[in-house]
Amino acid sequence: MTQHIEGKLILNDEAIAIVVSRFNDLVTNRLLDGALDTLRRHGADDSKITVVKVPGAFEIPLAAERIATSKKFAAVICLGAVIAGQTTHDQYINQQVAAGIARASQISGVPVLFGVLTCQNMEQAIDRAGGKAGNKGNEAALAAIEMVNVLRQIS
Ligand code: INI
Repeated sequence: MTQHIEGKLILNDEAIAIVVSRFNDLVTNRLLDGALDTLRRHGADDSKITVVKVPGAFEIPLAAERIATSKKFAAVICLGAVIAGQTTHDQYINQQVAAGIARASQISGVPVLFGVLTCQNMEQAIDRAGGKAGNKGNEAALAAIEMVNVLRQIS
């Protein structure tokens, strides 16, 4: 018989870290609210959630890697908002952030979730931080919970 493994969307006593950047905090605070709401509604106690603030999205990977390799947390949720300006600055940040978050996950073996918005303008970002296109913070938190439970079953 085929065996299917799926992660339940429930947290028990796992410690979860959230790394959130302060740049564009109008947006990132909403992502944080979304992530916290999802964690709480899926069983997390506030005492098990640690929020780490960093200056900008570019600083997220280093903090995430340090936290993930500490092995004190079952998952690390990364939240940020990179919004394009008149130069290509945002592209350099986006590439490094995405690659750095993936690397943090792979070298630590801990789920490190990519909840970083990469938008053309502020309107797109607001839409994705609790507006008409949902909330990436909620999505990243949900993915974290699912991965924690999948990894428990396959390890
Ligand atoms: N950081 C962001 O999180 N979002 C942005 O849109 C952004 N832009 O556009 O410049 C941004 N820049 C700061 C960067 O992340 C670093 O904090 C800074 O370069 C210092 O290393």
